[in-house]
Amino acid sequence: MLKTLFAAVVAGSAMYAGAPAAAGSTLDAVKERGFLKCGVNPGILGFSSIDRKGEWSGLDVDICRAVAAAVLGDKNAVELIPLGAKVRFAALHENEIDILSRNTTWTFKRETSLGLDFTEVTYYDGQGFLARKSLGAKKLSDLKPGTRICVTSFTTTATNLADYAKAYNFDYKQVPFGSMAEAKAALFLGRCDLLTTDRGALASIRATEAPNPDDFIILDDIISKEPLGPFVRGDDPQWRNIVRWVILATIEAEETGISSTKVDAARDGSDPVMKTMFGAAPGVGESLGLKDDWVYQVIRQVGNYGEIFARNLGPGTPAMLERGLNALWSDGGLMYAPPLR
Ligand SMILES: N[C@@H](CCC(=O)N[C@@H](CS)C(=O)NCC(=O)O)C(=O)O
Repeated sequence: MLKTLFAAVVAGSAMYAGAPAAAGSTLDAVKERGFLKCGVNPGILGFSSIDRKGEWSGLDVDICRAVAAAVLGDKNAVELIPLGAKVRFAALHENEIDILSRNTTWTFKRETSLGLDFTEVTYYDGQGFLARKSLGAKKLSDLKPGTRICVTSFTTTATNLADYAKAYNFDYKQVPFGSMAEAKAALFLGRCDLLTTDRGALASIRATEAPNPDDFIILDDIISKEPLGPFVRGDDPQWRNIVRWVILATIEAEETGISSTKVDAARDGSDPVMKTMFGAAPGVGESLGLKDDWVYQVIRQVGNYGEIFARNLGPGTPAMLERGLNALWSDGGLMYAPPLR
């Protein structure tokens, strides 16, 4: 029942009044359990994927690890739970996970009607299109009427595309799927001409999953804003603050030039702001219910935002993504942390 309701809200056709949220502190539950339960995407290399050895990696996964480092002092104290688009919000509401860190877009409707809180943007994205090169198209307006577009249901993607088509008289044939695995397979088998989703995911899919990446092109058009980041339950402001400030701390550390290899020197140096930020002097722990060294643990074990981005998505990875909107504000991007003091 809940799952159906959530699906309806995600599809944008119903409002959810808010279920009786589970009382109690997520922080206490996580500490007592000894590990964090994090809902992630089943597989987009660079954001969240599992290798043959059963090791998870990706930007969304690193956010889970950063929270585990802050709360439990161990980035590996995480159970990663793969979730499809349809069930992701219900999993949070039904306490199956503590955090949803799964290429999920922050929207007005989701934050105000699901009984959930958005925490902080970890990746500014937008909806794009991966097209078969043989179509000869560089942009949507080059496409012939009736071109087939594969899309996954229960996403902002499906709604955006439908709205875009109405607004711009864009004539296409929607080929919907319940999961990304099916949508990708359909594109590669020629059952559709284009695949649409967030552009970051498309870059990864093209580079790592297309039989021949050179047969595919990402079109110029970006038809939406997709600010991605974790959601938590809406009844636990302390937990929301923890997740939010863990993310902000990774940005703040990059802004101040402190990486995983420099954090020890910063903590042990004479700058009072650094000493407090990294726990050599008291100040940042108590109001969150954490130890004073939580920022230190995050940066030491997982790294600052720049390190996390470079390791998972940057030019040295298969996705080969530029920082773009995800650069620091001081470099012309949107990443900005309020003072951590
Ligand atoms: N950011 C969008 C899209 C998220 C999304 O779930 N996208 C698809 C395409 S990458 C997906 O991950 N599907 C995986 C699945 O459900 O199998 C949203 O929050 O709705």
